[in-house]
Amino acid sequence: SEQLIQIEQQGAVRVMRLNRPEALNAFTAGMLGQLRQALQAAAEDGQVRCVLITGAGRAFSAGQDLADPHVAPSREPGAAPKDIGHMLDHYYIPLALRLRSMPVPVVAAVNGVAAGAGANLAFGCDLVVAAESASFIQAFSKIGLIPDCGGTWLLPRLVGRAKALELALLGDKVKAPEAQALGLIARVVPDAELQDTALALAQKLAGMPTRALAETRRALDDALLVDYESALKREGGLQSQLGFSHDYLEGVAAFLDKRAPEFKDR
Ligand code: T3D
Repeated sequence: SEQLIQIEQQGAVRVMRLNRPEALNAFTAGMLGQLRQALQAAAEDGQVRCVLITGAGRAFSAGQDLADPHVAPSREPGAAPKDIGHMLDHYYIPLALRLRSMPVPVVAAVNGVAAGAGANLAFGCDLVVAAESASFIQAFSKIGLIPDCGGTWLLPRLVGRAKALELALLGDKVKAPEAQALGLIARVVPDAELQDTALALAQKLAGMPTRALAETRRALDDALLVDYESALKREGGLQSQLGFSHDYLEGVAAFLDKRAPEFKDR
């Protein structure tokens, strides 16, 4: 079947390239299914220690393919409206959950425009690096929808309520440097350096204590939901578990021996 997600292994990094460049990598049901499968396979493969998601061609992703017969409202007079909630239940929600609970860090290399679910998929990754010419658009309000694929949760946490509402209500294009200044994304690099920088970052993460990185993401996300004392206690519980891990023993031993550590937990 068609490779709507192109997959390659670079050392311990699993690279996933959104691959419908002729449609700005707009998501079809098939493509969302392939992306979730690719993430699932990476989660289950002990050789994978970081995932890198990027786009083929000039866009990262234009979001939901609005011409996809699964969602496109029929223009026939009298035709029953479609329930696009099915698309969320069966594709976007499982995908967003899979992404957020990966046992390895996930880097997004945003090579061009990221709109709608394309933008929020990127914001759901752990480290977002964008090309200088890339841009982000909460396109939803322009077509009568609300931000999905985690947008309502992610945006206020990333930029605060005032800016989240500005982005979501107006749906204007935000260029990468401004997205970085707002705190939507971590880094911006010159276009020509994007792929190399993102891969180097992914390789660096892949060499780090994977289990601790995944727990760090989880602890940060969970801490947003609880009070300070609970967060402190959760840190204690997680730290206690990690204290028994190979990687902790290895990290400390390598430090004391003045050598490079070899991490292997996942
Ligand atoms: O519906 C549900 O299931 C609910 C889930 C919703 C999740 C969502 O993601 S909703 C948001 C969907 N996305 C959008 O509304 C974005 C629509 N696209 C745009 O606003 C612009 O295309 C871009 C800002 C992304 C890029 O602009 P630009 O000027 O660089 O390119 P363009 O000329 O507009 O687009 C190039 C082609 O891609 C064009 O086709 P053509 O004329 O060459 O045949 C355009 O129609 C097509 N395209 C772009 N985005 C989509 C698309 N085709 C289908 N679906 C798209 N989302």
